[in-house]
Amino acid sequence: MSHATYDIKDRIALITFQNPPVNGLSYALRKSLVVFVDQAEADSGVDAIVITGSARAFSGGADVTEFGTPRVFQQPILRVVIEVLENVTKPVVAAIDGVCLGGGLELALGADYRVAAAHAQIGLPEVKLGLLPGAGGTQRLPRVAGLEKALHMITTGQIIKAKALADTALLDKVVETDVVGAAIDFAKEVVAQKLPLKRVRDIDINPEGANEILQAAREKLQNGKKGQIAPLKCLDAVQASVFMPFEEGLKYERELFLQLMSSPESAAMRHIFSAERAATKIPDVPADTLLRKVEKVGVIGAGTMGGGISMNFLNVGIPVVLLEQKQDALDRGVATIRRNYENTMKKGRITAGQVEERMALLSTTLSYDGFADVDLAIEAVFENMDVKKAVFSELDRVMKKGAILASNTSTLDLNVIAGFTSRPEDVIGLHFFSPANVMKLLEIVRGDKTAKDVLATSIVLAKKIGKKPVVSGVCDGFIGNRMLYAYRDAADNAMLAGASPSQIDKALESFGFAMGPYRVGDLAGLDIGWAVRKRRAEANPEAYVPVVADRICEAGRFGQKTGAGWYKYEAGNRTPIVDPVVENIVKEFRDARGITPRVVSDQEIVSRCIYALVNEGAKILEEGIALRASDIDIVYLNGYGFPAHRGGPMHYAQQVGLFNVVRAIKRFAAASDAEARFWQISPLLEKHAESNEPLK
Ligand code: T1G
Repeated sequence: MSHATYDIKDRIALITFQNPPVNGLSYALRKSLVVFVDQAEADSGVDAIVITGSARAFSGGADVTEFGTPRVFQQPILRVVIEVLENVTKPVVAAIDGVCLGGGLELALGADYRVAAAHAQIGLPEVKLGLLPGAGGTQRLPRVAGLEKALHMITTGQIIKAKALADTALLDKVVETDVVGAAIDFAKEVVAQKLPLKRVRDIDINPEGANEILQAAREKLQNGKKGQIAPLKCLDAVQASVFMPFEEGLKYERELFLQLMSSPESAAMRHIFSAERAATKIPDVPADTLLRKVEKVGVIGAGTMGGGISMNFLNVGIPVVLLEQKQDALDRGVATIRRNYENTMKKGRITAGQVEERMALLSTTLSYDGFADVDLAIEAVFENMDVKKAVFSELDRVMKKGAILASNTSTLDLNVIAGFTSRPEDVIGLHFFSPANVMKLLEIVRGDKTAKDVLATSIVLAKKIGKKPVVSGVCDGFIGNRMLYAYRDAADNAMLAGASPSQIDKALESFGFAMGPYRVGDLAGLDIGWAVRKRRAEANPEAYVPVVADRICEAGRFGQKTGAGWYKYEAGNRTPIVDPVVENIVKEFRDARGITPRVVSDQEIVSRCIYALVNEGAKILEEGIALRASDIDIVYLNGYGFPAHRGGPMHYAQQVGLFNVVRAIKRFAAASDAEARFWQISPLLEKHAESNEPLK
């Protein structure tokens, strides 16, 4: 049962929250806090009260595990707890260390004074859950941090170090160590000097200039992320803090909060929050598994992927040794890494000193012997099994016992690769997405023999380098690319039925994708997929099914890189222009198959493409390639641009209703034999559509 503890030191009551891991403001904690505050107020031996959490967290905010349960509205709700603090007749001082976020900060704003550790992390990140601060944060924060800073913090959810807020009325004192001791001394001073109780709600906001600030913020948000309604509601609530009396503003904030709490967008974003964390939990790998040491990383291949992969480790202070076969390739690779850092520096995101620090951690070698002391090797070489065999045989020869051997392969069988070594238990797949130093997704491919501690180490390392790890079993395309093939085929089916590439792109971009599949193809280069299809056709001629993309490539149209692909492009301009040449290629392709084009609605396009993702995702789940449906969402959100406010393909299907999804698929499948062959419904999906049980 989560609660708080109560001590008295030198006539100061110290109430400490005890709800690990981050003192989520659970019902039990909220109730304990009120009981102890009442106890302290009634105790004549107490002059003041200090409330605090732990070194890791003052509080991470409302207890997210209570969302969707009656407890979140069980009295005393957070708003009531804060008012209790405000009405106590003795000074209340909040001692803030670790994270002080969301409802945690709102709680601290109910105290009279706030003392924080310099490194404490302060913010109102509710907007990232599709919510807004619902316990007075939108009304109190502007009163102490100023309208502009509060507006930025609330509409972006940005977390700021306490020392950067030291000069605002939000914090009365910022200390380097022992924040609780400092807060107790501060409380004693307040008592000794008979300082007044200082309620944030009583501070007035000067409306002068507010309209300009609010209008500018509104215009910026209106051009912001599609589909996300919370940022504008946050702004509406903050606007109320300027022009409404406090109590009215509080009531308005509450109305907006309840609207967001019941919105599909917030449900989707809260789903993502818990799904990201669930993905790091592997049922047969204990959370306390002893991890392998990874203090030095070797990367084979200094191309785009190898360079990007290296940067992830350099960014967090882990030395990298980069291996190539030729010095000029190494020099090019190192120069590209430096150029990337210098570009980031020009954007003000890192300093020149950090560029040099990171580059100093990078060394190079032309020989595998340079990998004798690395703890983890990651190969990012050409996607060819013979090349992988040569690489892994060498790694097996030179690397020390206990080191981890990883492949960045995106299409080859990891179990076969592991078989090239005498230590398959030390082999794992680390599938980065290009650009590897930017994309958040990391598919961690678990081989049949991959050791549990290698898997656990890879997950922790992934989080350390800022990735969103998802564990995948071994199959063609793992989780993401396998679903991508289905998505693209569904788009092609819609095109053969009568839709144009640009209509399909626009329909999916209206759904929320940053780019539709044909624009993505032109950006990435159509020749890459063409080479894979030709390789597969050679290996398995009877399985080859011609696609329109082949005809596009045969015309030398590889996308932006050749000035034309599915669209045409003017020199130096990436704006896609509909090209009659493509329309003609599509027409010829339909004619050769006796297809008479029909009108295909945008809704049908979206349903076809998204349900193809869902159906393939269900098969991936059924085969045990993915551990849970929410893992599939994390893959597609972080690697393929699925819109966050939709929660991921599997969550979206749940919101549409699996019965409706399966019914639509059946209608697509009934259209022709080719459609029936494409739409082979996952038995698991069909079963859950029948039972209406969510896919887990
Ligand atoms: N409640 C309960 N558990 C939480 C939690 C929370 N608020 N935040 C994190 N956890 C759990 C998390 O699930 C994981 O559990 C463990 O803590 C470590 O988290 C009324 C309505 C705090 C910066 O949005 O941003 O207040 O997996 O892996 O990288 O206005 O978690 O170990 O079982 O992320 O060190 C607003 C959300 C809520 C903050 C820590 N608060 N949390 O990051 O560890 S809404 C937030 C975070 C609200 C009020 C509104 C991060 C973190 P497990 P972690 P981390």
